[in-house]
Amino acid sequence: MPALTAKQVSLHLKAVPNWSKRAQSILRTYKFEGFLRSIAFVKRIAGKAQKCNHHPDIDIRFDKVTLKLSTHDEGGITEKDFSLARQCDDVFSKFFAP
Ligand code: H2B
Repeated sequence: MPALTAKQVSLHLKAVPNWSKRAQSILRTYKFEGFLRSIAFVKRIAGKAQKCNHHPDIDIRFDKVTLKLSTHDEGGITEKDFSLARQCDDVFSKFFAP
């Protein structure tokens, strides 16, 4: 799966507006009602990541979790990153959104 061009990335970002591009990756910070909810979210998305063999960098800070997605194998951002971003957003809006 080839890395997307800058133009393709900005088009894809319109579909996941809470994500932003940082260098060769996309990232989003989610906010939770406390640490244990942050951990519960990470557990859920860990399963999704494992299933598609695509693994985000995860930064947990009490009630905030930042996911950073990049396709290291391609040295850039691919459809895989956006696919997992959408899945993480789905989990968040289903189980964790305020
Ligand atoms: N996760 C992410 N985010 N990017 C990758 O390029 C990647 C991965 N590659 N998980 C996978 C594993 C690769 O290393 C294995 C060999 O399939």
